Amino acid sequence: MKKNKSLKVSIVMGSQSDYKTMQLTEKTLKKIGVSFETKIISAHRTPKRMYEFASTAEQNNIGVIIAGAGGSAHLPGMIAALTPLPVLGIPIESKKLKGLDSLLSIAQMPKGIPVGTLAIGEDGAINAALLAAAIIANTNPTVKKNLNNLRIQQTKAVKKKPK
Ligand code: RP5
Repeated sequence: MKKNKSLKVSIVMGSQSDYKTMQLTEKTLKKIGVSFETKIISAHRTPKRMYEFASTAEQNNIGVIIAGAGGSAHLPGMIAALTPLPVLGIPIESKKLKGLDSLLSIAQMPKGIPVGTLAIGEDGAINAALLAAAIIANTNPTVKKNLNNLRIQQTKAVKKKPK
């Protein structure tokens, strides 16, 4: 693996239909100046693509994988099984069960292969980016500074009284 400084985040999702949510992950990473790539990879529709991606992720300079999936959302767990890299899962808000199916599929990993599970939908998409940035920040001072600044701005933006 190359020097930690250039580690990037890989954003993957099961379907084009997930991109509306996953765009928020991209937007948040951009704000913090974290390098990333984005791909559609489906555990059940493109299993070979998933295997190829996950088994080569570490050698491809990826530091964190963010995987969004909906329904029987096995993508994050399957990727985590194929790589030692940290995998963060975003449960996409499904039409039928409002993402509860996605949440339980991603969160309830049996012991041995962990997936860091975020909240359902948009909150999860944003928080996954912030968490990935915090992991990258351990070895990247610029990202650390940007992340700290973002949090300071967020704190300042909270008014003391409601209008
Ligand atoms: C999952 O199935 C995807 O992650 C998506 O959330 C869900 C539905 O996919 P589409 O039928 O919209 O392509 O694999």
